Amino acid sequence: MRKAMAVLGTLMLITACGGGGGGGGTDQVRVTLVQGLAGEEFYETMACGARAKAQELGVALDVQGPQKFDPTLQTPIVNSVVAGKPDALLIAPTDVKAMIAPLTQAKQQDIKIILVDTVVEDQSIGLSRISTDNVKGGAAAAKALSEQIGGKGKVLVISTDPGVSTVDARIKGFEEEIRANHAGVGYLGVQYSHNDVGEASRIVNAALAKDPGLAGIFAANLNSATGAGSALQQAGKLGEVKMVGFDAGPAQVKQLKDGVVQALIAQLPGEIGAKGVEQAVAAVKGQQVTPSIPTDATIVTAQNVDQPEVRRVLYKAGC
Ligand code: T6T
Repeated sequence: MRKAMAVLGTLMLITACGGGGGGGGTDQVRVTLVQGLAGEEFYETMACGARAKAQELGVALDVQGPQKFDPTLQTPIVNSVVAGKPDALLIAPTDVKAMIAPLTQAKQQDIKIILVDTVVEDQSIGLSRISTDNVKGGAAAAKALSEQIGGKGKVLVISTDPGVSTVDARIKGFEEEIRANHAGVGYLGVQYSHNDVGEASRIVNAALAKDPGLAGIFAANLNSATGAGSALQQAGKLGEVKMVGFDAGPAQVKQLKDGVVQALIAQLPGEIGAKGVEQAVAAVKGQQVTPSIPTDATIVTAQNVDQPEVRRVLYKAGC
């Protein structure tokens, strides 16, 4: 896990832009990106990277996303996209099972599917799968948290929902690392926030009340971390209960600088978006497509957060 990296681009919610041909000549490749959650900094930064690459390659890119990280909201969006027959679809499926049916429809329409960030269980869906190595990321979070608590004490994990491939992989990496190399750390298991900031706060408040000896928290994604952090802040547990959070949105970076959280695992959503457009164009043009592309991540701490190469990986709400 490199200490520092650099990638990023720009973004819009639902727009279309084209390069070269201006106005979408017939041979212009048309791509739609369906985010996991519209307006959330991870996916907005991803859309930035995709848009910059689309501009470079003269691709007409349309970006859409549900208002909640929820397959029942993402499915109708996919269905309407499929009806519009783009050449390719970049998507972060919000559930490993529930999104198989709508994506199978897209595949049957010969729309080239590229999975960005999350995946579905059906391995035949997705010509390319581009994502952070989340098991590795979860293990890195375990090492960082164990270091923060001196290798002893009870730790809790907060995730979004079971069935989200990325956070499930982070939990797997975290648990395996704790079990294998941190005998002094007591594992209290995982609780689910349903990607709701308020729910994450409620979970932490209940955990603190139930177990004043709680030493550490691993929050497996942006909203879980933001909620867990504000609960620690309100409970006056700054630095007393250590926390490591996945992602690096503006709220999390502020919590890092305020000493609420001790380390963040920043992904490269911009790079995932850019590589997604590249793979989509290759697929549409019948060129070589790379089935699996793992992207890197950076451990961000109060010590390195202002270093230029780290600042570049912090997520943005807009471009
Ligand atoms: O952690 C990211 C993303 O990788 C995950 O799949 C869902 O949650 C985020 O979008 C952050 O909220």
